[in-house]
Amino acid sequence: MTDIPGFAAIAPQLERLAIEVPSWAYGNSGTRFKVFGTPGTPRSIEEKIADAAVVHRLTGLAPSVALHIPWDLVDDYAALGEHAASHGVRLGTVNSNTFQDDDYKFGALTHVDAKVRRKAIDHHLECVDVMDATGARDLKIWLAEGSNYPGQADLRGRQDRLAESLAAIYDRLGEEQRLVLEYKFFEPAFYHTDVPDWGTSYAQVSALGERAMVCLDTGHHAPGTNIEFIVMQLLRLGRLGSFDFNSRFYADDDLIVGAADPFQLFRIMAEVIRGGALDADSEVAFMLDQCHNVEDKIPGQIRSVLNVQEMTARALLLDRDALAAAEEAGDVLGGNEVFMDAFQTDVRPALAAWREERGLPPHPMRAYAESGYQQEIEESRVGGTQLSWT
Ligand code: PSV
Ligand code: MN
Ligand code: MN
Repeated sequence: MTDIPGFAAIAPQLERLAIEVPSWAYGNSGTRFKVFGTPGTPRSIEEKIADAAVVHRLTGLAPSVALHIPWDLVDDYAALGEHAASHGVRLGTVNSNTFQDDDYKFGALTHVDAKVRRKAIDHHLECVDVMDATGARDLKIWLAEGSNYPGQADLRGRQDRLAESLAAIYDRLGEEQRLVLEYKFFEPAFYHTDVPDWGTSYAQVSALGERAMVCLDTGHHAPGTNIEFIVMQLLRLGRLGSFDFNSRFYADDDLIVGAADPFQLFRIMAEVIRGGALDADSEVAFMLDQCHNVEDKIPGQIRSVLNVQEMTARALLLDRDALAAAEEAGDVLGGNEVFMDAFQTDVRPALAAWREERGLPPHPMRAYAESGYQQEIEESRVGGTQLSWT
């Protein structure tokens, strides 16, 4: 299959890699300056799912689609699930949304007013209803809550109210369902954020129970943060629930994962593997959380899942015995060389062969360009309202 030593041995773990794609990646997006409309953009959640299914068909890597409520609100989730199944994918994580309602200007789950907190909790309970209907396992909560000025809010009071609100949501979960709490160090609030870091998320979810976990979004850290250390620690503590993959140059850029810093993605995947998150019994979910502002969305998603697969393959090739021997011997540069050798391995030809053996196109980006799908949606999706990320 390949002349890369050890490649055949990594096949079982490579086989297990599955990356959930977000429904919102298929809608139009942009910045606060402009959202660009693109020909062929979906006008319904059904069309988003059809597009997501193309990513899976060409890569074998993206079997599920995350929903965002209320953006993806429909009357009949069972029917939506059937629609997904007919396209060869399934519905995945349900993401709540408490960041687009005037009532939440000063917070939702942390708000000083119990009526606003109740409304925000009820929204999450409705998300759990959706999960019941679709069979989704995870409720993912990202909160846009915080303050802009010192003195604006009592930090401690908000943290206590957050704990209470999360407990009310957690209580509603079924036995097979999980709550996954995402952290982000800033934005839209700039002075303080109520769940700014993995430590806060960990403290909050630990107080809830075993089915509450942390979501690590790779774009939600200060520049220079050692993200793979956080991955290691959360896996060690048994609380890493899921990843939101994307890449960033400056802030929460939501660019294609592995585009800005492939080496960082490699280092993260090395800790994922070291911590057992690709083992058969792993419950860690891998997701994309991206927006394609100026590039075509479907190939943007294809490129993303391929980037994750490539860095996973390289990380699986890491010679851990050689690393351990170098560490044992105090051979600093020897260990680094072993690490860099794996990172520098070009696995693309081997992965192309691996895909062919599984009946997939060897070059999914090329296969998409040649499939005619882009032209087809550009011609057929005229009229109606294109969906956008908000
Ligand atoms: C906002 O920062 C955000 O990108 C979070 O990462 C969420 O996961 C996502 O939006 C969807 O709610
Ligand atoms: Mn995210
Ligand atoms: Mn984000």
